[in-house]
Formats: sequence, C-alpha cells, structure tokens
Amino acid sequence: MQTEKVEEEEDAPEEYVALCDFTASGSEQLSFITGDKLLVHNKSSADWWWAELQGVIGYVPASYLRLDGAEEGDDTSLEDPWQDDEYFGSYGTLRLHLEMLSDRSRTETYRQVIVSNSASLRDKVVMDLGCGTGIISMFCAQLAKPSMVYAVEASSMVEHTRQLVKQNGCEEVVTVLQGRAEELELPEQVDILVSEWMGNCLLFEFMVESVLLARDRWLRDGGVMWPSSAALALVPCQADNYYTEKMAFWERPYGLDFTPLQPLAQQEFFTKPKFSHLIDPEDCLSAPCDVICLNMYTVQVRDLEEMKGEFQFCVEKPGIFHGFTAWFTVQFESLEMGGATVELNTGPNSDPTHWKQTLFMLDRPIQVYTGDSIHGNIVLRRNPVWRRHMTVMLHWNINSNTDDCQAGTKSFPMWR
Ligand code: GJV
Repeated sequence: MQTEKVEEEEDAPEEYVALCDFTASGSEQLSFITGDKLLVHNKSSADWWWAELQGVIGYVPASYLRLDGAEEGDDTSLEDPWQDDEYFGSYGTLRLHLEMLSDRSRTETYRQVIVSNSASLRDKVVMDLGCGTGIISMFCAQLAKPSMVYAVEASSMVEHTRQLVKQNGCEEVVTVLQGRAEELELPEQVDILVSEWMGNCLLFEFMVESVLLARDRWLRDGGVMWPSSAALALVPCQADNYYTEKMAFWERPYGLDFTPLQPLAQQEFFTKPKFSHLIDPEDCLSAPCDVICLNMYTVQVRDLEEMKGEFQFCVEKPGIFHGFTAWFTVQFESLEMGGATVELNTGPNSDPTHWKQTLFMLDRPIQVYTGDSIHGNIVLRRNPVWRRHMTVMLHWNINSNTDDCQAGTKSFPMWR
C-alpha cells in the first residue's frame, strides 16, 4: 500500500512555472513565455524535459523552469544566476591558474603584445581585468614603462597576486585591486583595457560582459581594447575516433548486440558539445569560416543575448560529416599607426591551447563528397536565467551532386 502510493506520486506530472521566454528551435520542442505554467510529464534528461502546455506537448529546457510554489526564500530562487561563489571560488585555487599559465601560446601571445607595443605603452595607464596571478600586469611593468597598471581580480587569488607583484619588484607600477570589476572605483580613466576573458566557444562564462561594462565606465575616449576584436570559427568535420568510442562501440561488443543502448548513448554523449577536443587538421572537411565577429569597441552587452552567424562551406574531400568543430581567434591591434596586429588563434592549424576546440556532434553521420556545399547558420543564445551559460543552435543544409539535399537542426546546451 505504502509503496504503491509513493510510486503514484512519482509518476504524477508536476507543475512548473516558466522563468523566461523560450522559442522552440526544433519540431519536438515547445515554445512558452515567462509565467506560463507547464505540466512536466517526464524528466527524460537533466536538460530537456517532456512537458505539456495548453494541451500541446514537447521538449522544454529544464533550466528555464521553476517548480510552481517555489517562492522567494526557496533554495532555487536564492541561487545566484552568475554562480559567482562557485566561479570565483574555482579561480581562488591554483588549478585553473596553472592551466592558463602553462598554456604557452596564450601567455606568450599576451607577452608578445606588450613587447611589440612597449614604446607606445610608456606613461600609459593600463587596466588588467581579471588579472589572476598578475602575469599580464607584470609583463607590462617589466617590459614597458606604463605610469600605472591597475590589476583587478575578484577571486581570493588576489592575496597571492599582491605578494607576487612585490616579489618581482613591480609594486611601484602595479596596483592590485581586489573585487569585481563591476564594483571597481578608480581615481582615473585608463588608456588601455587588457583582459584574457575568452571562454570555450569564445563566449562561455560570459566574462566578456564584465569587460564591456568596464570599457564603458573606465576606458577613456580613444583608449585601446586588448583584445580589440574576436571571432568564432567553425568547420564541418570528421570525428571518427570519438564516434567509434561512444556510438559504434555498442554495435557488437564481445559478440553481443548492444544497439538498443545507442539512443541512450546519443543522449548522453552527443547532446552537449565536447569541450577539449583537439581536431586533426586532416579531419576538417573544408576551410573554416568565421561565423561571429566581435568588435570590442562597439559590441554591447545586450548584443550578447543572441549572436547569429551564417556559414557556407565547400567540401574539399570525401569523408564522413560527423559534426562541427568551433574555436576562436582574438586580435590585438597595435598602439602605433601601421603597427602589426598580434593574433591568438586557438584553431587546429595553430599550436594547441588549453581551450582546445569544441566539437558538436550530429545525431547521425552523413557521407559527403568533394564539391558538396554545406550552408546554414549558427545562433548562440545566452541562457536568460543562468548568465554564464548558453545554447548553441546549428542549422545546416547539404547540397550534394550525388544525393538530394539534406537539412538538419540541433541545439546544444552549454551547459544549461
Ligand atoms: N571582476 C574581477 N575579476 C574577474 C571578473 C570580474 N568581473 N570576472 C572574472 N575575473 N578567460 N575565461 C577573474 C577570475 O577570478 C579569474 O582569475 C580571471 O578573471 C579569469 C581569467 C580566465 N578566464 C577566462
């Protein structure tokens, strides 16, 4: 009796409230607006639930919903949409700083920017936003003669940064300031705003928002942003090893047919993008294409809500189209007229960085041939609730000489 009752309760649909609007991007998804009450029938995965709204049923993103009746003071509504405790907590330990500092391409590029602009940096005021252990600030102090470097850091690493600055004789020039850039008070505006803010797929973590707010408040007219521009690059690719490891594996392990697990495997391994993918240039099926470009002087925080781009690829060799791989580049303009721009490229034809690349797997691999065209668009939609997260939506068409054209759409939450 007792057990039956509990089971009944578990199976009963639960009522949820939409925290924000959602527009369906696939035929199985359900659109809703803020305040809509949805009946959740099945929490099929952590991210996508099967729900009903006014008699219509479909998948909805779990993170956009709150259990009805969960009011202020409830755990979920108290949660910080920026997850700052967790975010800055993780930058308070050495693990991530070690990873970033060990990334020579990244760190040497920032050093190169300072070196190649050292003459023009003389007597300039610099802000290093999110300075971490202070490496960029100390490059400035050691390799150039700025009048002041404000090194801003919100995590508890900042206590050690002060000590490092002193230890390396940079305390005359570098002023370490503890706190979020958003709450910063400075006695003056700055000539240069330098930051290493880029996340996976460029925008993930959305630290760029802090940089743009600091720009609008603290960069003097005519001041310089480093990086000055950024781009997200995309390429259609093969990912045979990953596909074999996670999907083909189930075909005949130990002589047994495990294919009934393949839908589960797809859900578990291919729903979200794979960070930390290092693509072999040989696996790129065409030349890459910049799909989103940010001008760091003009982009506005509100633009980050939804960034759209288009692509048109020409397949250069026959192969299996398993998915798309994305990475970013950033450019640092010279302080001198006609001076060379420095670029950090995290793509497959450059030295690997700690960001590596990001792989988006299609649900089914598609054979493509030389001369096929793959065109379509990409949308990066920032999560309206969880501000450091976003969903990447890809829509593609394949025009082939041999087959009919095929189209597909897939949304990838990163992570909520
Ligand atoms: N204010 C101050 N420090 C910050 C802020 C902020 N708003 N946001 C991030 N940081 N490239 N994805 C700090 C953070 O604590 C860490 O030390 C560093 O900036 C992140 C740098 C690398 N992350 C990235």
